Amino acid sequence: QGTNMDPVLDYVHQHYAAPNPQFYGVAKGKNVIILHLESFQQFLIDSKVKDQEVTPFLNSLYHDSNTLAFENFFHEVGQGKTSDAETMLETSLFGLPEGSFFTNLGTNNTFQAAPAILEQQQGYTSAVFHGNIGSFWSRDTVYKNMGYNYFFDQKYFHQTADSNTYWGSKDKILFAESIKYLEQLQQPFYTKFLTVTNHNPYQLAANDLDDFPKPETNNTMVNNYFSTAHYLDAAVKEFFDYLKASGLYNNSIVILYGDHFGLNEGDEKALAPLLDRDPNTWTTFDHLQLQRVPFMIHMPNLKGGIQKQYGGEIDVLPTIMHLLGINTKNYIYLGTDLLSPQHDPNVIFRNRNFITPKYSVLNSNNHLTIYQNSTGEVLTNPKPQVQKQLTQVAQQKNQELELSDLVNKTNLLRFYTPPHFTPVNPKNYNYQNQFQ
Ligand code: GP9
Ligand code: MN
Repeated sequence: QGTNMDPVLDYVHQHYAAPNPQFYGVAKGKNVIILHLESFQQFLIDSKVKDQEVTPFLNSLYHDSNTLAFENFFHEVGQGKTSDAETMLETSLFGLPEGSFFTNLGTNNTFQAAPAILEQQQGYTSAVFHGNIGSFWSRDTVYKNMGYNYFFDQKYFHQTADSNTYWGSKDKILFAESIKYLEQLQQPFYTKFLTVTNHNPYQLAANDLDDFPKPETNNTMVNNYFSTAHYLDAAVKEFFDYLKASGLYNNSIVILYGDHFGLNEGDEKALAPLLDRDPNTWTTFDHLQLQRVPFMIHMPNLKGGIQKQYGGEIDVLPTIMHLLGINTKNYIYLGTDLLSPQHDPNVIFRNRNFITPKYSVLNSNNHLTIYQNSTGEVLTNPKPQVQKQLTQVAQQKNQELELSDLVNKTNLLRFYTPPHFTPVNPKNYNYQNQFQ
């Protein structure tokens, strides 16, 4: 037949990483609970302010033997920020080079997204909980195209004078008030909680803050970031307490991730002393390293531990699908299962910079500036084989971005339906008056 889909299918088939038998299907039939930690960067994990842990609960999860905790995991968003993270997590395709895929194309495109696949393959019910208005990033339309059964947006949560920050319901309220809906969902369910309180400008009223000591740098954004991250941590702990009390904990797998950076490059020098670093020696290399975000998979009896393999948001969906016992071979996924021995460890950013386990590379019109990860030094005179290898990585990963753009910009999934998949009809979904 020969359509534009052929090069995409070729790439995906050749790039496919088969499941690791040790993990394949270990979460089959479990409820999936995804906790989106807004603007949460990995450096917060285990960090302290005046000898006090910033995020004690998330730290305990990070070090729990029932958690697969990835220490070299990077966000890969572009201008679509949260919505790009969602695009990658639900479809294993990238956001766009400019703007948000959700608002620009997601309202009309054909999807083969996680909620529809899980419903059709394993009878999952799906829902999103989010304390902002439903039309933000066009979620109320995009989620229908993805096949989300339910979307609980701001109107489902109590609105009082002090219930919200600029970005919507405070996280503790979001979690507490979601429970009555969560309990009514047909199991197994696939659910996503999008938190908002740890979002720039990181402001919270004094009565929402406990005695956690804010850092005292001369940069208010940095200081506030630590206090809202501390609040988010406490909100997640309350949610876990509920999951345990209700028994849902025992038949669920919980996935936590930070969607993207919270502090801009311009704020990093103010942050440096809090990370025991001299701001005067802070470099672009350090900025690249700071693009790590948490990715944790937690489940009772999971054989976890801290994972050193490199990966990014594009890899989350194939990893989850394989844990749930769904082989990803026939889906148009550009990421690879982080737990597979064949996982592709090279991480491409939306601006074409990339990180490999050994090097961090700036790519400016195919001119590569290569930093060595072990030293942070620029290789002024890289060995020919290093230059050659990284040039090949750049080519391959750029091709990956281009294929993603081709699929998304020309709505190519219209022309390819995976085996055993029924295209989603968005008219079947309505998010008004759910469970009311
Ligand atoms: C808005 C929230 C924040 O609803 O998801 O989005 P961001 O500004 O991070 O893209
Ligand atoms: Mn965000």
